[in-house]
Amino acid sequence: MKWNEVIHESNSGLVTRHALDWESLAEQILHRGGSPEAVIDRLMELEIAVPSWGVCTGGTRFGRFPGPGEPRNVFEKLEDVQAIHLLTGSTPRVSLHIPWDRIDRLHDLKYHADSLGLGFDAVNSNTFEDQQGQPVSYKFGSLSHTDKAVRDLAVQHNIEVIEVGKALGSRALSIWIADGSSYPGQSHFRRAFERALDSYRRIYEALPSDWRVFIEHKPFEPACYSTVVADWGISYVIASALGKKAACLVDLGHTPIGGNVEQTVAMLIQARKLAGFHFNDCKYADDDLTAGSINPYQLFLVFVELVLAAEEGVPDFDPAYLIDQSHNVKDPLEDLVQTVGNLQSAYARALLVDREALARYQESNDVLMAELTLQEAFQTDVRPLIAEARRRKGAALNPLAAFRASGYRSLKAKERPQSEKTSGTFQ
Ligand code: PSV
Ligand code: MN
Repeated sequence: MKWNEVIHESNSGLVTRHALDWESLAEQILHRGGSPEAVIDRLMELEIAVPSWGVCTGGTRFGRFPGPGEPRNVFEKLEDVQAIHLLTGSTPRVSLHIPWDRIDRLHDLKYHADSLGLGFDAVNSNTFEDQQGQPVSYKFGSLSHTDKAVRDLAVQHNIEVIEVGKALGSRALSIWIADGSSYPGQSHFRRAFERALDSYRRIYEALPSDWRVFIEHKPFEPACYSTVVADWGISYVIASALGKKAACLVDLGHTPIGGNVEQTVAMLIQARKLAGFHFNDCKYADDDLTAGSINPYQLFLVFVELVLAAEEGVPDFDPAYLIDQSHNVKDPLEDLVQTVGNLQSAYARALLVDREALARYQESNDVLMAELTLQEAFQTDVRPLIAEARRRKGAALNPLAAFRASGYRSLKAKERPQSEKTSGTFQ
């Protein structure tokens, strides 16, 4: 696929209208005392990692409905990530999940990624499923299991994932464990926690000096009553006990409904323990829907915290931005392109907040004006700004239109007959 031609062709029909829209928005921003160029610069720096599992159709526990042309292996997954990157200009790295993406030919994979202009973000371990031929089972936990043999296996798996990441140029390990209990009495909370912490410590010791480890929390699922790393408090205790290279990853679907995610983010920033994000959105539980599709205001408020922290120069503030979604009913590539746009939109709006005015209103307890200051930014139509940032990067003014016009999906449907089981997805 000649993406540069596709993008050029698509942009040529849109550029005149875009120039007018961008001029008008830039004027509006200037009028409000902002700097359109400063916002564009920051927006162009935004980089979001695509999960390898996200380019395939996900699934629910009731089934999975894959579409035509989906990648059948990690090499093809990378081709799809490249498509998203060229269209949006903002996804230069992929986040692998081992063993879903396990292969022997790591050098070939690195070479393939290099040739596509892609790098590797955090590598994810998986001790929430048993692998074929595994000597002991994760059914009752992994890093916190009562049986040392299971804990050893899970620790060893994480160390193997670090090795994979090292060969590919990753710089972070992301750990989510499904350990927990489904019934009161099943588990001794404190002992399970101690065993998990000990396992995390052993993994931490194997971490290269320039790596980070992301501790992901989740309150439920698959465990229905308790999980060992249930919330950001527990995740914080672990990250603090481990040391400087450990921090807490916030998956936006892993806060109980009604929880204040943006405040959690602010507190982790304050504690110098925000590792980054798994972006998605949810209505009822950990739904893994398109980021910003259900609650765009919350996503904006999260980005406001990030913008404030960057502007205030909080030390060690370097959050990783990763997507973690399950695409069940939309084309996964279209969904990811849309997601990137939604994240850019939330970020652009956060950058438009008049921070001086906000601080003034907060100090003087002018509640109404403080809130309106946020809303003025949130209600701005930032689409021309995002389009302009993309145009300057040689990406598509309208990436979804360009994708649909490209015929990529039908081309891949021919090239990738789905005769074998597609890897890297929930089955
Ligand atoms: C668990 O729900 C989770 O959020 C973890 O990040 C896993 O690695 C990922 O989903 C798998 O999709
Ligand atoms: Mn996640």
